[in-house]
Amino acid sequence: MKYVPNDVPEVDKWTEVNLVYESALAQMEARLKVLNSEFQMVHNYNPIEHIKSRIKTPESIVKKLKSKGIEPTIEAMVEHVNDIAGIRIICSFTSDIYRIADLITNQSDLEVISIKDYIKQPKQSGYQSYHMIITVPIYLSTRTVEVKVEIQIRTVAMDFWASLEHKIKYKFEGNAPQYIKQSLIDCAQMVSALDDEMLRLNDEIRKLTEETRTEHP
Ligand code: 0O2
Repeated sequence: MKYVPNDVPEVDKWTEVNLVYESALAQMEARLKVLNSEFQMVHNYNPIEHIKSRIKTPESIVKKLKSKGIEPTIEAMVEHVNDIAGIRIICSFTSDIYRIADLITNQSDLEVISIKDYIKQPKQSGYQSYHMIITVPIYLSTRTVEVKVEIQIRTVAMDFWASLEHKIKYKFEGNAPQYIKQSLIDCAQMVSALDDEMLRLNDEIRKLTEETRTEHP
């Protein structure tokens, strides 16, 4: 059942919404840690470098609703804001991103609502990341609700770029000088080239390690 807040006074509704989204984040973080540990056990390496999670601030939720021309109510935020609960998964290599996305997609009780692949098609700004909106079941005492979580998956280099670009956007309130925007686009291309090269190098090292193992078992 899609999550809709209980019909209770606004203060209690807000408390419930927070609890539900915090639980969704905790649930997803626990599942990702299990996947990472299992991967370590089977393949001897961790596809996930680290995980960050956050609940969107009320100010940011209201801003998003207003930008969509929607009256900011608790019901409207649950219905229309897909990233109230957000998880960011940072990986070493681009191939890990798709591996993790597949592992998430294959969990039968999770539903993938939408995917935005800004790696295959970066944003005009140069932004690269893989975004999924999924729902996760949360078992409350009297009902089970499907809660939306936004998952952003990106490499360390993509994350470095995104955090600097975010700071610049904030500092210039979205109107950074053209030469700074261009530098960011150039950096994004370097990030992409670096990620490709690091992946190539890692594949090379893996092949060499496997050959050595076959020669000297
Ligand atoms: P914050 O402060 O990070 O929460 P939708 O959510 O589908 O209605 P939206 O917001 O266009 O529409 O979705 P999209 O494109 O998937 O972007 C969602 C989030 O990705 C953003 O959340 C940012 O966190 C990140 N993001 C998207 N584009 C950029 C970009 O150009 N630069 C950086 N640094 N981050 C980006 P919020 O809500 O905008 O902000």
